[in-house]
Amino acid sequence: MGARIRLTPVNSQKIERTLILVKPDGVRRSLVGEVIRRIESKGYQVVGLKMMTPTREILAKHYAEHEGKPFYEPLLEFMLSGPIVAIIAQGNRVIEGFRKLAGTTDPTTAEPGTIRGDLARDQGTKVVQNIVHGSDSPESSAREIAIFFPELN
Ligand code: DAT
Ligand code: MG
Repeated sequence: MGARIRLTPVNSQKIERTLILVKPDGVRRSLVGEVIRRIESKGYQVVGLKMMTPTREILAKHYAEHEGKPFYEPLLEFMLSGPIVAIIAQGNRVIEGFRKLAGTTDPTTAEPGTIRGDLARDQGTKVVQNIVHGSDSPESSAREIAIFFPELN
């Protein structure tokens, strides 16, 4: 169970929440703390946190936009390969800000200084293994938080 925290701020219009996942490669490599350190060092607040083993059903919902793509099945298999850590981070423009912290999808070319650029590389697998997921829009964030933290609804 994630901790229940009051999420509605009173003093800002731009405050957002984003869903971050530390994927199985990040958990296996003991990078959970490193990811959280980068989120918090940037100044975002962690307002939800849990380790979980997601079901195929949860992952199919989360990655629905990728159904039918060549990497879809390998992506689900990879995400089912071990526990993940689901995080809700909060702050002004956190959705865009965390995507910048994460770096681009391909870890080979992700900028050094980013999570993916510093901590991941091409492993020669069918699906890119890149340590973290971050929501890409306010709509995705709301949808994804509801999938991984249904208890907050
Ligand atoms: P992101 O995680 O940067 O938002 P995405 O949503 O396009 O990227 O894809 C989800 C994940 O699927 C991504 O983190 C890694 C994997 N992936 C994406 N495109 C891929 C490709 N062309 N080949 C292999 N894996 C890919
Ligand atoms: Mg994406």
